[in-house]
Amino acid sequence: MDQLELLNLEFTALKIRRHILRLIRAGEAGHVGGALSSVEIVTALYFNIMNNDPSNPRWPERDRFVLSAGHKCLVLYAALAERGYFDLSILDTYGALDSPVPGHPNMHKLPGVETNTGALGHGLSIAGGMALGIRMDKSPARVFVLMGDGELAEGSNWEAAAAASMHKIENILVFVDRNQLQISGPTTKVMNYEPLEERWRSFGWSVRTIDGHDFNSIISNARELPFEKGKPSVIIADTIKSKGLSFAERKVNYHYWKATPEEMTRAEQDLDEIENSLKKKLKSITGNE
Ligand SMILES: Cc1ncc(C[n+]2csc(CCOP(=O)(O)OP(=O)(O)O)c2C)c(N)n1
Ligand SMILES: [Mg+2]
Repeated sequence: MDQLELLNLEFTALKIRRHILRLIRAGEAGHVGGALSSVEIVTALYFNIMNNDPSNPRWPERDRFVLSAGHKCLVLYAALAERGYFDLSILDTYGALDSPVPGHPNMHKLPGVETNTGALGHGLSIAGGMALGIRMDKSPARVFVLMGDGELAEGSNWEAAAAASMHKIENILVFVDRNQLQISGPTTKVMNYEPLEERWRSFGWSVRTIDGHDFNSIISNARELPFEKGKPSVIIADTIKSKGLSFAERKVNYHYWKATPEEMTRAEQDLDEIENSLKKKLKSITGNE
């Protein structure tokens, strides 16, 4: 990827972060931490890796995205809106009764949502079934899954992991957003499943570890699917919870954020700073503003 393509993705990630703040402004609260830690993963999927068509969301050969950790939905809504699945103004209905962008994603309410999630631990089973169906149809489509590291404490995930390996599902790529926190504390203190790499490997998966905020790593690894013949693939993505908001990064209290006006102002200032640094980078590459 050349420098301009990379910068373009970084600008898109910034827009996604701004949309996340827009949603929280509308709803006055939301699951911000896990949405912000996965912005680069979701941006890379929707703006580089996946074959999809916002004007035809049920296109049979589309790549699927399963947001297993449904509480991270703010990042999904932001990416779908930015990609053109629906009008950005829908984001302003977050928190309202009967909104198409509810507290957890609903496939019957919003184009582009592949399945309902929110109860943790079910997305991998659903995604495994999708991947098998796609294989039976001899379609080139792939299934991408985003899971939380805390979510891995749900035992159902490990049944799904065993089944995907037994059925040699090659057209699936799981991202585990390892931000090291879950709802009430550090993941290793609440329910320790580390070392994640060894655990996934022991279930028959091909495993890689990357920096989950680095577009080059996310994209170059995703392009190598399957990582090994006859095995499902998983990326353990090391990330920072609440990435981008200086006052909230790595803090468990911002798993769910009821934003005060002062904090919202600080959050906007933080994103303005990111924008300024990206503009500087652009200038140094092109010589233009
Ligand atoms: C079955 C189930 N149990 C509990 C919850 C409550 N819950 C919502 S988010 C969360 C923590 C998830 O942590 P993690 O997967 O690490 O997500 P992230 O750090 O990205 O927010 C929990 C326990 C739930 N949604 N579903
Ligand atoms: Mg987590």
